[in-house]
Amino acid sequence: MAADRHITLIGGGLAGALLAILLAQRGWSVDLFERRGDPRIEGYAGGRSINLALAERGLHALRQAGADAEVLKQAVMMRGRFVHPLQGAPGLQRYGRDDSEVIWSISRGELNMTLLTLAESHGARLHFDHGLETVDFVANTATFRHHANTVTHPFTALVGADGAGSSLRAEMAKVQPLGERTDWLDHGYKELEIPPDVHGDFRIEPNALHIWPRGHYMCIALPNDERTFTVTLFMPHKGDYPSFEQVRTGDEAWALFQQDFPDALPLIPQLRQHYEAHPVGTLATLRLERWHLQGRAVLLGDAAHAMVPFHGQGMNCAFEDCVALAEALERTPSLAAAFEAFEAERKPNAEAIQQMALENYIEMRDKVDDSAYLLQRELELALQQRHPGRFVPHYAMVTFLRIPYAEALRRSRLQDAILHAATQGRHALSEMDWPAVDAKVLQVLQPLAFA
Ligand code: FAD
Ligand code: 8R5
Repeated sequence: MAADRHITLIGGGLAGALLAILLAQRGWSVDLFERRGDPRIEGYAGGRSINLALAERGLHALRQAGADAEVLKQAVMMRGRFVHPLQGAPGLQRYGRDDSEVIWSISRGELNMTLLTLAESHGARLHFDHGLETVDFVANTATFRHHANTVTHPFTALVGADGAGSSLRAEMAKVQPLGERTDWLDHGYKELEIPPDVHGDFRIEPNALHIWPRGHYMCIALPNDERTFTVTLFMPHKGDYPSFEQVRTGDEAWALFQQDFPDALPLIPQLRQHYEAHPVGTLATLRLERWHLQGRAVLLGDAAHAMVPFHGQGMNCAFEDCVALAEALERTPSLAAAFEAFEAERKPNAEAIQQMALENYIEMRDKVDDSAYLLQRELELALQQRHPGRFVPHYAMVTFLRIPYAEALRRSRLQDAILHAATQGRHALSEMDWPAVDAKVLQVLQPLAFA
């Protein structure tokens, strides 16, 4: 291992802060450079309460860092999807078998601050207001914008946790092309808010992730612990109504909600103002052929593999990356070998969750209120009971287990074929040909190594 066990992290967002803890705990000397100011002093950039869904992969990484209890203190449990069809009764579809299989809505700002404080307490040196500008990979120095100045720091190796727009990635690409490709989604998003009711309580079921599926577009809402919900409208940028091109003003947004989300409209009193004030967010999948430059620099999290949000796994995957990199650095004799091993382990898994995230958009916006789909979900649960440890529902493999994403994707494809064939032309579980379905499961699926 590099004699001095010193490492320089670029970016003090979610992955950078967690990695700083994991490495400092293992005795590494850590310097972390973050472009923004210290959120614990200046308030979290953005100001609005933005929440994230935390699942088992992310929670497991937080346990490794000793941060899980603190983070869960302020989390809101989400037991399932609460689906609001345009016609018909809204209702909860559980994600798992019971309250041990749930996801958690947490505040990005609180999470980030908790992790930064813990990193500092383990001895990591945090340098705020330091935005990476250029890297000299011959002299091993990096320059940063620090207020009006440019400052230079020497480094042993750099880790890029500087997000989807990574500056380190751009500097690495000047030395060796990384084979970078960005696939922009032709849909974007807008954030809105459901405030508390007059008694200060949640206005709708708090312990759920709400979905208003509308075929080609949708709204979702995640609870915040201050009893608000962050609502996100996803729809195409351009083209047929509704699209962001066609729904520009607050009044047009109001008309869209009146027509397509009538039960949500009265919950969002500032719809007009927020629709006009908040920007349209863009969504993309970023793929690189290489994540590292010899033993000098490596990328992780969004900087290496930004993904669309529809499986709620961007942070969870970034946190899994941090644990994998910390472990590779412990067991491998050189930085170059550690970066190589990290990339070999994580790249196929990042590609798998990127693919599954794209597919989950169709599921959320179009399938969750469809009867053929619901029958397949029912069958998944029945097969899980009939074949424990062998047939595990897709959502559970991604969200409640830590099997590699690539393995989850491979097994989901096999399971989907079984589910599709078994439900063709049938309308209820009572019509299943159980001996045939069971035989297929035993033939196609091996038991999971751990389930
Ligand atoms: P970031 O958290 O983006 O951190 C990057 C950091 O680097 C930032 O602090 C930035 O200021 C800093 N930085 C940038 N450039 C420089 C520079 N030049 N020099 C120094 N510092 C720099 N994921 C989930 O798992 N579940 C969810 O429910 C979920 N919801 C999301 C909701 C929204 C609105 C968005 C936008 C994303 C969501 N994600 C979710 C994805 C998740 O936020 C990201 O995958 C995750 O934050 C990636 O962590 P990161 O550390 O790689 O990047
Ligand atoms: N990210 C999420 C899921 C899966 C829910 C399910 C989906 C907003 C920009 Cl779109 C989305 C999920 O399959 O029932 N879990 O967590 C988070 C999601 O979106 C986040 C809040 C988001 C980027 C805007």
